[in-house]
Amino acid sequence: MVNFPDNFTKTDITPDQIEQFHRDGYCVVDQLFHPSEIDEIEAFFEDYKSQKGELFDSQYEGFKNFQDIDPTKTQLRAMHPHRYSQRVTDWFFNSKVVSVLETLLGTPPLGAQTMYYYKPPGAKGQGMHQDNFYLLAAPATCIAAWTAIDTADLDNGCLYVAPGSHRKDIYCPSSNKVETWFEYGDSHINPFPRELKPIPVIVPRGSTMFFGGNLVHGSGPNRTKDRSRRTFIGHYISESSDQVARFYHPVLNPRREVVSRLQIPEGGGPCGDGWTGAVH
Ligand SMILES: O=C(O)CCC(=O)C(=O)O
Repeated sequence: MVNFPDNFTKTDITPDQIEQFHRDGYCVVDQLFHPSEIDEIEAFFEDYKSQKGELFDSQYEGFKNFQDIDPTKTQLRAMHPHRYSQRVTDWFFNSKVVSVLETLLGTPPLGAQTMYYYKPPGAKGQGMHQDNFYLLAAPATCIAAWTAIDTADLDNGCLYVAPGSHRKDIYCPSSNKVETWFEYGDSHINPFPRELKPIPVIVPRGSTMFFGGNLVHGSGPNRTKDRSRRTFIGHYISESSDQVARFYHPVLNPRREVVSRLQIPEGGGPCGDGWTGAVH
């Protein structure tokens, strides 16, 4: 039986969803954003492509223009757009999303990262990973709020998750071989544990999927000819965190204030000396 905290007055998340989050490592919650806000997010990021092209991230080659990124080879995504726009910061700290995060974390959230995936037809998938391999939030792991701007399904590249893997430690790479689970590549989890059984999670437009930072997840390629799979993503850490990797500073609290007390891990994390986190 799950109890809502005393200050939780909304009916934004049900006890069943909370139980699923703790049992399986994820849950999907409807309508935390008003449909008109989803329209606004969609319009904003279509415009962003032309206005802020230099802010598009390519993990392996540095920042790039939107039009220079080949989505069959590299994720086509805006990185940290909240750093450039107050509107994105407002969506990052949508009050209903913050309430749900507080319920799931048991503490208020702090905002570490935003991303917007465009994932157009033909785009590659995202290799299987755990977010906290990159964020190195401690002592508690991080959490994601992943809001579908297009319905995400099997054809356009929805997320796959390994239920229950959120209870595992971080998997540290144990060989240099690139693991190609479903040939999606880019995974720090190699070899891929055969006991993990990833399942697809279909998320309708406007719904938000929450998942913990140790949950093993990735996404399929977009196999459609005419449907994007666009997603607005926030990554958060617990207010009780002592540290998060360098790439995620400055961290903001829901009042939009910079939280300066957080340390930057300099090595010796779960994957040993020399690994200090990264963009993911
Ligand atoms: O949306 C995707 O395809 C991947 C997103 C992801 O891995 C994440 O938000 O941690």
